[in-house]
Amino acid sequence: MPDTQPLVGVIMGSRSDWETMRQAVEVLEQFGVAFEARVVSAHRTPDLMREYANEAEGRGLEVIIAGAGGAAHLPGMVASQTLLPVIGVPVQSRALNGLDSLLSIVQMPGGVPVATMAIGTAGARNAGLMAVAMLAVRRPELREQLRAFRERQEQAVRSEPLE
Ligand code: RP5
Repeated sequence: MPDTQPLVGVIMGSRSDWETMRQAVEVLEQFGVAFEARVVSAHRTPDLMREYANEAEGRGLEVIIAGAGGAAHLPGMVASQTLLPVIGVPVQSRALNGLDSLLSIVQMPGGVPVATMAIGTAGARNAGLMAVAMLAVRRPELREQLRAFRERQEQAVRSEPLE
């Protein structure tokens, strides 16, 4: 984990979410964005969740990525207690394939937004990229890195052989 001041807080409801959420962390590492990652559960550690949300801005975080599965209340409950932008990642649940997670995260009442990503690893990866894009608004170097990433991605697709 980078030892500079974290700008992005990556939290997840359970250790079992880590396999998915590490995709977000890998993107942040790729862009050299300082982050912290930890388990914070809306249901199993509600006091820790409240504390985390209340203190995040004061600790210098600028974006929170929150992943959870099933009754995935973590992103919305954190968003209700901080002014920081919260990006929600619906983790693919065993019972309902993540549709439960998606609906739990995306159907926020008007007034408390959560930027909801796709279910599973694509969502986690995009959460990392979304956080980078948010930070890049006021950081020209990061913006250039993002531009270069998109260009490399395009070139890779253009030159990809089918067989
Ligand atoms: C949620 O319940 C977590 O986000 C996780 O996706 C799901 C299952 O948690 P475990 O029972 O695997 O700890 O709170």
